[in-house]
Amino acid sequence: MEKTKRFGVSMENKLLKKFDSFIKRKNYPNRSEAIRDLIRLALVDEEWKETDHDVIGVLVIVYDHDRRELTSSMLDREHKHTDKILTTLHIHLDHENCLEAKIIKGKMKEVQKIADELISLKGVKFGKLIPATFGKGI
Ligand code: NI
Repeated sequence: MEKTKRFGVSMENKLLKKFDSFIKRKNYPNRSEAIRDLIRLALVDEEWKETDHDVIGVLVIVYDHDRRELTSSMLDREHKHTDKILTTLHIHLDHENCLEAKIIKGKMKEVQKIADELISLKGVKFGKLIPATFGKGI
């Protein structure tokens, strides 16, 4: 296990109270674990903005599967990116709605473009690209 270092953090009392109540709501065992996660989130966020390397993300979409033209245009678009869409998880939510989670890997702009192309299709009720990380260095 990597050696850990301690450091002191100063902040206004009001902000600390809000942070402590956040920690309680999120069920963190202590401030250190919460701070580590927040720092990791910031680093992943930066990784997505400033890298020329590949990024990895999860696109979550909810759509109306009764719209036949939607499923066919979605498949058309996906087949153009077989090298970048690594896998898709599909669940049938009810008689009309489906939820899919797609893992997309590639250059940040390409991943964002694929996500935007799919989210903007008519009949997609919800779409969100969640930036993930390869986990190196965090
Ligand atoms: Ni379905």
